Order: sequence, then structure tokens, then C-alpha cells
Amino acid sequence: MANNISLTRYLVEQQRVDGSIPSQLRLLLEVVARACKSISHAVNKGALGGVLGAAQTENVQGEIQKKLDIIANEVLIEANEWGGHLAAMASEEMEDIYVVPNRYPQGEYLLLFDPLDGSSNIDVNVSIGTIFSVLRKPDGAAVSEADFLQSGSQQVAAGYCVYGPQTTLVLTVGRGVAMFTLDREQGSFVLTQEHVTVPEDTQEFAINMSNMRHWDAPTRRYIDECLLGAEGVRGKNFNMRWIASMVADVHRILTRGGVFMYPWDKREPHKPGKLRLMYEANPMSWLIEQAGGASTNGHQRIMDIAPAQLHQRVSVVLGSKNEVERLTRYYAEDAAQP
Ligand code: P6P
Repeated sequence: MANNISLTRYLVEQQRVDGSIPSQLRLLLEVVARACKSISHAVNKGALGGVLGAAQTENVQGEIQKKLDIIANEVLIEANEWGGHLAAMASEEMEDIYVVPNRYPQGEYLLLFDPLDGSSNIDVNVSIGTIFSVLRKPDGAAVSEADFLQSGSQQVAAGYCVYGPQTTLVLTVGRGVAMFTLDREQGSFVLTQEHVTVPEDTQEFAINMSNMRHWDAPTRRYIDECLLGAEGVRGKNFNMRWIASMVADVHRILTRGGVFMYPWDKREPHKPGKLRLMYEANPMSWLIEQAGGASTNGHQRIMDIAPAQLHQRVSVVLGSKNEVERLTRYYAEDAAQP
């Protein structure tokens, strides 16, 4: 791999290879990357920028918004609305879709994002990130929320930017996964890894153990076996990690393998899970699958789920393929019991 390949050069050369990145999509991805640089700058200033702590508002999920949640959302809206590449945007932080104003040209893409995922970690200086997903606007009439309700398999691009010890942009357009690290001296994202792969096996799981008493039987069975380690049926010991920031947990899994689980539990039985399908689970699932991993809700491939609502939630099991398949098998065995 040549040294010092910028995101722009990577996108231009990928387009030359297989036409997978038309110019409007390249513009979209470069604008999102620039917005992530601005968000990274605001995050890195922390208390010095007066951006820590909670705003006096709630998001569509009824969660108290952090000041940086709102800042990140505004940065992404303002960066993307004028370029002519988008028809509309959807965000975890906004109830309704944001249609590109009439003063700007509309484009063929739809952008969905969680502008700052893991924001409960902002004030304690733990890695957080921006997650984004790109769909094509269906042909025809004026853009509406219904245009966004496409399954994850319809995505044309997906990625995240993790704001940690490094600021790293991770991206797929369906030709594998590439990672770009922000060179703050140049002010640009530089290709630092391509053809990212997730090992099919792992000895590391990520789940919030404090919810154990609320889990369903297959999740409990799987974790109990991991905890029995070499003395149990798995015949090997397991390690546990839980950063409570999906971007950071997924980045670890893309980097060294593992399985991430946020399953349905009895605390709010009417909700299928905590995480959101359209702008958390779908983009992360595509990245994981493009890296050779798997992602299901315990019963079906997450990217096959036909969305009914923009902010709908979903149960998530993703990461090393053999572990996801094992857990999915446990769900099937549980369902088959009389
Ligand atoms: P809990 C962050 O709020 C988030 O949406 C994900 O990034 C993270 O994996 C999960 O929630 C953490 O949830 O219940 O462990 O705080």
C-alpha cells in the first residue's frame, strides 16, 4: 500500500477501479469526513470549549441531550445541506427528517446518522463517535420519511468516525472496509488500513453484564458458557469488554475480533432492543459483514429487516462469524422447544 493516501485519492482511485463511487457519492463522503473533523475538534476541546454537560432538551428517544450531541448534529446538517448531493437527512437527534431547503439543489442520496453515539461517555473522556449510513432516494415525488424506510442491504455507503486516542474514519461502499486516521498536521484523513477483516473466532465478548437478570434464555446460555471458560463446554476462556460506546466496541471488534451484544431484555419488553436500526445497527452491520463478520437480531440478518419506523430499535448480535452463528443457533433451539 502506497504511503500517505488521502481519503480523496482513495475514493477517486476506487471509482476508477470499479465505478462504485460516483462523483456525488464521493462529494457526500468527503463532506461527512470534513464534518467529522469539525466534531473531533469540538470533542477534543472538551471543558476548554464549554461543550461538556447536558443541554436542556431531550431527543426523540426521550434521552437528555448533551451539548455535544446538538453541536455534532448541527455540524452535519450545515455541512451537508448545500452541496446538492442530498435530498434529505435523518438523525437520532431529530424527530422528523430534514429536507434540504429549497434554496439549495436536491441530490439523489439520503444521509442518516447518529451524530455522537456513546454521548454518556463525553463527560468522562471515553471514546465516542459519529455513525452514518447512505441510501439512494427512490425516484419520483418529493422526498418523504417513507423514502428512508429501506433495509440495510440497500445502503450504498456506511461508516463511523471514532473520536479516541486517534480520530479514525472507517468506511465501506461494498468493496471491503478501509480505515483512515486523521493527520492533524495535514488536516486530512490518511489511509491506514484496507481490506479490514474480523477473525471468525474470538475469546472476547462485549455486553452490559448488569442486565443479566433481564436477559432471555439464549443470551443467558451463551454468556454462562463463556463464563465457564475452559472448564465448560466452550473449552476455552473468554475475556469481557464493555465500553458502553458502540463505535468504540465495534472498532475493537473490527481491529481484533469479538462479539458485541445488545439483546432484547425484560426491562422494556415492548421494545425489540435498545439500539436503533437505521443509523446504528444497519451501518455497523454492513461494516462487520464487509469485514467477514456476521450481524443478526438473534433471529434474522439485521440488514434484511424491513424497517417500519425511522427510529425503530433492534436487538443486536454482531462480530466474529462463528460466535454470531452459535448464538443465532441458540435462539433457534430455544424457539423450537415445546
Ligand atoms: P448501556 C450509547 O448510549 C449506546 O447507544 C451505544 O453506543 C452503547 O453500546 C449502548 O448505548 C450502551 O448502553 O445500557 O450499557 O449504557
